[in-house]
Amino acid sequence: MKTHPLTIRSLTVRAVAAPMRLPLQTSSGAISTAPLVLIDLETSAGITGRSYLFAVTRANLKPIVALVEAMGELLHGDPVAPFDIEKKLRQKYTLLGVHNIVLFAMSGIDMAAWDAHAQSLGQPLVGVLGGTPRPVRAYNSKGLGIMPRKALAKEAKALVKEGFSAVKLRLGRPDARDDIAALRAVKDAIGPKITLMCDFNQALSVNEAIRRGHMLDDEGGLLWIEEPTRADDFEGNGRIADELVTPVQIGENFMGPEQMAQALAVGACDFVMPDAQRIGGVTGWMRAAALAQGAGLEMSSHLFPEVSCHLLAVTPTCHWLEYVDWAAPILAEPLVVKDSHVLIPATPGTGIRWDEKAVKKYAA
Ligand code: SMN
Ligand code: MG
Repeated sequence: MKTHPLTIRSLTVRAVAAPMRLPLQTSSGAISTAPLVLIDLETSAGITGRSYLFAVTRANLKPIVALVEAMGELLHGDPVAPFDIEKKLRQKYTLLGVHNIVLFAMSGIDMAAWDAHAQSLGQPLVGVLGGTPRPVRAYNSKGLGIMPRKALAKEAKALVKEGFSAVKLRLGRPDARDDIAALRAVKDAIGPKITLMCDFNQALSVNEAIRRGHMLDDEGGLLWIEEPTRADDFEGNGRIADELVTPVQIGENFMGPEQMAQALAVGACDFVMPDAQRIGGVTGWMRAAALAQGAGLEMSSHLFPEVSCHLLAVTPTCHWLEYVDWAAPILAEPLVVKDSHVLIPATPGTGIRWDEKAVKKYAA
């Protein structure tokens, strides 16, 4: 059989600053607009694969755009074969280091390539990965930043009212007692039936995390304590996890499946939650899912709900999808949530398509 592989014609990379309905104050900084890098991977067959990256701050947009463009130039004419693309880029970037924004750019290209590949087969991404579109359990991760108790209680109620059975509270105030007061305010507002997670965004030392973790254990009712200490201190996270009753969740900062394997090898955590743009896109996620399966650890996603829903549906230890609507303002068809589950779109590919008018409006 003669095959005509889909090949990469060009990559178009654009930056937007999308408005956020609920700004987010974490212990490591505030986010009030979503700085996104939009990737269009044009192929020989006229199919365009799309993905986006989250640049965290506006100032990071320019260097990430430049890096994705530079990588794109290395790929002109190559087949749309994510494994081959990964191999080539890892080799080309070995001496610079496949970490951080190098990995972001690679992950973005990987997600766009998988989108094009799935579109060429006329199937949703989940189908190409061997699964079927199904509702994926999600928590509402918008808002609930570091803010006053009254506002927290009001916001928590509103977030549940959007149709969710779980929400996540950011912690890491200078005084532990203020965190406990915030936790109580949110628990009172949402009641015992709503699942609650918390996230320290790496704010604490290992010793302080153990001290505060015991306080949270005593309060009870938390599904997990996320990133209590420096994300890459796997041994320290492991000490915290050993000490506490409440499970410790890390993973949004795993730089590729290799780092996740290192974390699991030292028992760094109870749960894992890789981030599609740091773990290596769809390709990296599938490897990470096998690691979680081997370790018997529940796996959730971090941001990127549009791609993560497809991925979690084929993750053996699938736990919770982190739902945010940060890309929704620039998407032609934002994700649909029903009864605290994200519905995987049945359209070919990931379902990411731009609202071009909005992309122009929010160009950055
Ligand atoms: C988070 C990380 C990065 C940007 C926004 C929010 C947070 C989360 O750690 O897990 O949602
Ligand atoms: Mg987090």
